[in-house]
Amino acid sequence: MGLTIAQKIIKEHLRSGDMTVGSEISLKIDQTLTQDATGTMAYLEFETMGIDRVKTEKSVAYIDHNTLQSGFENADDHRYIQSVAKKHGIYFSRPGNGICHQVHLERFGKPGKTLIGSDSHTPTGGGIGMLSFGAGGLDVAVAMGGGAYFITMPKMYKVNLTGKLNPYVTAKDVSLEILRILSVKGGVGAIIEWGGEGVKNLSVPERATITNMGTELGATTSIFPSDEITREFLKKQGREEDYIPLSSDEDAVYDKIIDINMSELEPLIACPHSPDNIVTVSSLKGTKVDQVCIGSCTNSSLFDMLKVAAMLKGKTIKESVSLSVSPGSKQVLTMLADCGALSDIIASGARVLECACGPCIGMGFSPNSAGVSLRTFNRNFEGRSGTADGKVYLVSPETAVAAALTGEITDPRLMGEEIKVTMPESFLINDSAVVEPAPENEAKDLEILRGPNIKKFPDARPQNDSLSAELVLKVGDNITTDHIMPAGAKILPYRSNIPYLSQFCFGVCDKTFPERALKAGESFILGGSNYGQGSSREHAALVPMYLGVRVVIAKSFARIHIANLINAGIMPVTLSNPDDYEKLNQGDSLSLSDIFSGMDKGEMTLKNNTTGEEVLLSCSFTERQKAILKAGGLLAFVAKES
Ligand code: MIC
Ligand code: SF4
Repeated sequence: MGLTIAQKIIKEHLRSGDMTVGSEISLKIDQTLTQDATGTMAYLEFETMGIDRVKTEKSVAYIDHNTLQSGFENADDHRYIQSVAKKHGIYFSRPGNGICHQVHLERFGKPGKTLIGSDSHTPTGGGIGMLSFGAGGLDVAVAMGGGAYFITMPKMYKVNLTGKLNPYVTAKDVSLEILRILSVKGGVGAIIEWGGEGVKNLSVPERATITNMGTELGATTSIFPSDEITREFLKKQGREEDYIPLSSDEDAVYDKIIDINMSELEPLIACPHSPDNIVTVSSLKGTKVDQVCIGSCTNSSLFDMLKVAAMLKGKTIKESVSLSVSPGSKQVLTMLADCGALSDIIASGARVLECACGPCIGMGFSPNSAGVSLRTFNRNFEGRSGTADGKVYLVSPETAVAAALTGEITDPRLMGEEIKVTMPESFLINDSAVVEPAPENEAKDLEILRGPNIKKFPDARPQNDSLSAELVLKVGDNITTDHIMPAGAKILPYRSNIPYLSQFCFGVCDKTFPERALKAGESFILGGSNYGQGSSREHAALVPMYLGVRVVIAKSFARIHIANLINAGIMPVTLSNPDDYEKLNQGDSLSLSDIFSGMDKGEMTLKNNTTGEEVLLSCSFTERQKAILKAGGLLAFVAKES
């Protein structure tokens, strides 16, 4: 039987397990990346492992999420990460060098290699045929130390692309179309391979937009073949030697095949508050727009920015609209400046922001109250923009510019002749903002610089064989990690201070949660389906752990979050019968006994002491996961082992 692209890379990197769908496998990891909002915690965890030098082929620490430095906290964290990187063999991408996924694609990613990153959009690397996964910081720390990365062997889906995008229809619209078809849960447990003859009509930045947003499908990752277009991109980046061809076998078998004819697509838009809430742009024609933001790891490549500049050239944005443009990297920004396109953007009245995540993670540029914001980003979860009642829509750069110029949602196909941009013969290569690690013999004398913002990691809480506690919180379907542990300018500086962060846990759903959880001592949480979708932030597990949450019951979980819960020593279990969700109410007193034998059987009975009813719970932990839970989390488990 032939193999898919992902199966080929998995086979080459398999450390344990067999490649049967649904079973646990572990992989050798060639590269890692971290960003600052998850990185501080990841490096604190790495330090506790006592390993001198990273064992990967390349590890890079990016500073891109929190670049405001509105107090010492951030600056301390940046300095800490820089000093850890220098000492332990990690490349350090300075603030201003760009968004981790954009820079990694340009400068470091390689087809056929494996990458894990402490950021859920790490699958962007699939745009050049790299098998890339988003993971919790602790999993990244383990991989830096040479440990394997454990996942459940995914199913294989294929999207068969035919045709060619029409003018003003873009790769972003392809991403929105697949979200329309599959929904935010449709990719769970699967790797999505993009193939078919249409692939040759997509450049690397377009492919990367698509693999980036595969995260919103809940997919394990997404990947494109590595072909002549990939070679051309790497050559322009001065690293043709990193190219290898990669394609699936003719007789590869897929669990699902989805056909998309790109010639039939039209501009699409994701409405508040979910990336799969898709309609056509033309159906919202005339909706007044207050703000437009262009950038993020989804749409900040030179290709995107040149199109934006061409559409803005010689025009002025509507006075009622505020427009921000954040180029994805220093390379993109410099090239825009050199060719004059940056002047066209500035002249239109746009505000050019730093090469960073910026408004995407609520770091400034929040919309006005109840404001309508059109963004070229990948997430529009409630409150994420920093304005609780802001209405965020996700669109392509072309649709974004059309709105900035007209002041209302406008089908970009009405904006006149097709925009044609010419990509340069080569990219400008200047890695001056990447700091190399110290040579091994000098590294041992280097000091790690820590500031007072860095607080101790919370103590592990081993799972006991029984638990009686209150159901402190009941929430609905599709709870995101932005609900569990919000980000944004006010909170992000405290990512290395779990006690402080805990005051904001579940703030979007219920501001009284932290106080109630602390009072309860130990507790249960109940969620609906796809609990924990979105970001890879392990803080969405570490903070509830700190607040005493011992068990999360849900109809189903998102992949990275379930791994983070186990790593934090919180037991994730599902309702055997989803209808039993109705039998459990916030405030009920619940108990579980014989937890350890239940873990072995894959089934436990939950007693609701308030109503007297019983509810069956399911779990399927591997031996390793059971040991991690019993130890009180991965760090405690690793310490016990060594
Ligand atoms: C996001 O897009 O939600 C983030 C911020 O990049 C997160 C990481 C984080 O919370 O630090 C992600 O996607 O993993
Ligand atoms: Fe940054 Fe937004 Fe991309 Fe997350 S989704 S890495 S916050 S740009």
